[in-house]
Amino acid sequence: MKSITLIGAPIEEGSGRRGAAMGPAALRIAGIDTVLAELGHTIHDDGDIRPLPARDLANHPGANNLQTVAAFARALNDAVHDTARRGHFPLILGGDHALSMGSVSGMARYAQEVGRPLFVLWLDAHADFNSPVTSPSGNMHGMPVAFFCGQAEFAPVLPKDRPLVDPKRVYQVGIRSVDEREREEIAEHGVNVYDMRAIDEMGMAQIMRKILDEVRVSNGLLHVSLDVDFIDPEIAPGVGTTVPGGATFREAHLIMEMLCDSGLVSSLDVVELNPFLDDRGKSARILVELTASLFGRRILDRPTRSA
Ligand code: 5AB
Ligand code: MN
Ligand code: MN
Ligand code: MN
Repeated sequence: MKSITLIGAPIEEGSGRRGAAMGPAALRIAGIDTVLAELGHTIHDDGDIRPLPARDLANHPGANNLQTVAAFARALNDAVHDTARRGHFPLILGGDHALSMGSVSGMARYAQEVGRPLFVLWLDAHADFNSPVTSPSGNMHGMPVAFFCGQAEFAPVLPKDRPLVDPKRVYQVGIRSVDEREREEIAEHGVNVYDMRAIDEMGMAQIMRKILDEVRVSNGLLHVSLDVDFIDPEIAPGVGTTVPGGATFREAHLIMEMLCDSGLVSSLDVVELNPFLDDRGKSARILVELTASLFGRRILDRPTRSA
C-alpha cells in the first residue's frame, strides 16, 4: 500500500481558454481520494498550490501567460520533489498540461538524487513538443515535453543546470495531432512515439510491455502524464482540445492495469480536465476510474451501475 499525496494545480493559463482551473475540484468531487482510500492507500491532501506570479521573468511574445505558468511550474516542482523525498507518491490533479513542466522537473530532480533514470509515459493526442519559437498558438500546454527535455528556447526561463529528461526515455502513446515543427523536433530528439496507428497495428499490450521492459532493465522511475484528450472525446468530452479517434475505455484501462502490475510508476499527472465542457461529470468519473485501476482496482471490483 502506498502513501499518496494529492497536489491540486488549478492552472488554466497555459491552455488559452478558461475552465481547467476547476479540474482539481471536479476530480475531488468525483471521489478520487475516497476511491484510493478504499483500496487501502493512505491519502494526504494539502489542497491546491497557490503560486505567486513570477514577476522576475520577462514576458515572451511566443509564450502566453509566461509568468503565471512559470509560477505554477516552480511551485509544483518543489511540491512534487518534496513529496517524493518524503517517500510519498505525488498525484497531481490538473489543471492544464503546462503544469507538467513543474511536476516532471520535480521528479527529474528526485531521480537524479536517488541515482535512477527518469522515464516519462505521455498519454496524449498531442506531442506537446512546441517551444515559444515553434508554437502556432503560444499556449504553453503545448510545450511541456520540449521544456523538460531541455529545448534551448527555454533557457531564459529556467536555470541551465536543472536536471533534464532524456528524450529517448520519453514514450508518447495515443498521438494523433502533431504540428509540422513538432514532427521534426521529436524525430530529431529521438522521442519514442506510438501513434494511434501503432496502437491499432500492435495492440496496446505489446506497446506497454516494450515500454515497461525498458524502464525495468534500467531500474528507472516512471512518471505517467495522462491528458484527457488521450481518450476518445465520445467517452471523455470534458477537454478543450478534442481530437477524434482516441483511445477506447478498454485501451486506457488496460494501460492502467499493466502499469499497476509493473510496480514501476513513481508519479502521476491527471491533466486537462475542463469541467465546464464536461457532460454531467462523465470525464471526471472516467479519470477517477482509470486512476483507481492504476492503484490496484481490478476490473472484477468495478461496481455495476443500473442505467
Ligand atoms: B495539450 C497545439 N499543438 O501547440 C499547440 O492539450 C495544441 O496539452 C496543443 O496536449 C495541445 O497549440 C496541448 C496546436
Ligand atoms: Mn497535453
Ligand atoms: Mn492533448
Ligand atoms: Mn531541437
